[in-house]
Amino acid sequence: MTDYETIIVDTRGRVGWITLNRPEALNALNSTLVREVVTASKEFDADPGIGVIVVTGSERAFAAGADIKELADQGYIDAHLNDPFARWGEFERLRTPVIAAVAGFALGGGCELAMMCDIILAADTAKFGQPEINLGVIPGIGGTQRLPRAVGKYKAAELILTGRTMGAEEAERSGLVSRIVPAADLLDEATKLAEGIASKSLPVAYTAKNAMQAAQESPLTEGLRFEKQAFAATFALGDQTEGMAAFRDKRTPQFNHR
Ligand code: CO8
Repeated sequence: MTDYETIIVDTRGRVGWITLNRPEALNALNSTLVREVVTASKEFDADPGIGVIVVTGSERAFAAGADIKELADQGYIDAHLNDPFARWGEFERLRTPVIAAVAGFALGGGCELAMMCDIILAADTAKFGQPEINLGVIPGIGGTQRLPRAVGKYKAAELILTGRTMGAEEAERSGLVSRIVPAADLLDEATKLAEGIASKSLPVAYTAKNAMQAAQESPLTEGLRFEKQAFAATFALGDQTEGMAAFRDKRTPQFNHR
């Protein structure tokens, strides 16, 4: 297993865990952390023994944004040529479902990283926001695109233009968060959620994730066409035969991820 400086990587059963670990900077996303998260998540993605990836932070912060100290001296051309976040594209293209388990601050790039995941599970202490406007910049890792899709144009505009932070309840009400749990239970709840998903057929989970990505990125008719093909493709899997046979036999399916 690769050695990491800014994250802790751990495998528990069929779940791959990535814990952001820069406590001195509230897990701010510097270039090393971005590179390490991308490397670790791609290693998990290439391993058929892993059915779900969980990304989490500390009790105090999921991540308080891009590392402002690293960005402060950049000029216009640097933001293009030395974009430390360019590799997030590889994270977005993971086949494996990814859960963000968020406690404390998920601000700026931290909120954007959570939004690149498939499910956001929030502790009651979670705080989400895009405060970049207070720094004289705008969100640069998807915030202006994903937040409106998640919470609607008007709420996103208020958050991005004021830079204010919203708590877990408001985030859940707005559709950003799938569920709120007590902070003390966050990791247990994330484990249960991840293990539940990892027990399903892996190729079917890949296909469902892929189809939902199409929903974000294409017009309805195109998305529906994609879904029809993807649905038909699941009938080529042994796991479809097993899932439907298990239903008929009134037993739990034993998926072998084929
Ligand atoms: N970057 C670097 N260091 C940080 C960051 C950050 N984003 N956030 C916190 N830290 C550091 C602090 O500097 C401090 O370090 P030190 O003790 O050495 O001064 C330590 O973490 C603890 O922070 P605080 O003392 O500030 O803790 P508080 O509890 O008082 O406040 C806050 C917590 C409210 C989270 C506060 O730290 C804060 O406002 N942080 C910045 C939040 C922010 O503005 N995030 C957006 C960053 S910009 C961004 O994400 C843009 C992404 C797009 C880039 C695209 C490029 C191509």
